[in-house]
Amino acid sequence: MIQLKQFDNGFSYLQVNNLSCSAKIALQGAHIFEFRPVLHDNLLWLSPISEFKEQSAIRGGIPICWPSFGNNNPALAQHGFARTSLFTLISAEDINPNTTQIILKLTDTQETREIWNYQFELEVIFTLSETLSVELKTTNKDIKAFKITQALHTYFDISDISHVEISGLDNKPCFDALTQKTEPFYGNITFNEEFDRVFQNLHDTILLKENNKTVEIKSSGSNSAVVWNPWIDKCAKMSAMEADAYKEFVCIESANAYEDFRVLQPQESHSLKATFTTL
Ligand code: TA6
Repeated sequence: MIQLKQFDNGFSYLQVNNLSCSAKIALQGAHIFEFRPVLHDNLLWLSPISEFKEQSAIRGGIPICWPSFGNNNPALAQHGFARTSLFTLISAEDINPNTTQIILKLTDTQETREIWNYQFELEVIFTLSETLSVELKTTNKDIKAFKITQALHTYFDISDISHVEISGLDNKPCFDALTQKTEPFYGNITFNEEFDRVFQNLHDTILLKENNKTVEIKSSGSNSAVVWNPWIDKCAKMSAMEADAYKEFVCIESANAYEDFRVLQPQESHSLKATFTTL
């Protein structure tokens, strides 16, 4: 079942319920902010004090960073404009009793051309079943080439950051946004301080483990991933985050970031896709 719903302030989202999962996807930002597989734990963290309002990014779920990740394009706002733009619903379909597909689209407007002067189409394709898959398909509709960086800035719901271990990033070149240095990273990732790094040359599955739970993250069209936890001091300064929120989430972001940027020629498309499976 797929329903178009609104909060009291008119902010619209899709509510999906099928035999395998339930989900909520905002039309602003094509932003999935809840995904609950029937047989497993809730996948995505959502800040209990996040606001749902126009022009403001939801804190949690999967913000879509596009057409620029972080400050990769200094002319644009941090993480680009897609996450605060209103998408159009193209299709919403129960493919079978266990699987629903939702397609949302953003195209250029006078407003987007003023800050990023290109004609484009960005389709976001959600496939919702036992697993969640999200595809960002960018098409260049202009007569000139453009460059994008992007990320699925996924906030994973965890019980306690000190029990989390991330594998699949061993021996990869890694840019540390805190020290601004690039060096190889060795081993699995555990957390006891602020962590904000961009990993390159990725081809493998990433695993997020906490106690008995394992989430598998498979990406295509992407050779980079970002891992982020703000820890105590930064968390206290972040918008729409409670002081202890850093314990409850970790971001693992399938990306095309920094040197993994993509240049699209006129009429060319590129898809970045991530699939999240609780094992
Ligand atoms: O992806 C990590 C990061 O770029 C961090 O540096 C951090 O500030 C974060 O994203 C959240 O950014 P936001 O603009 O959503 O507050």
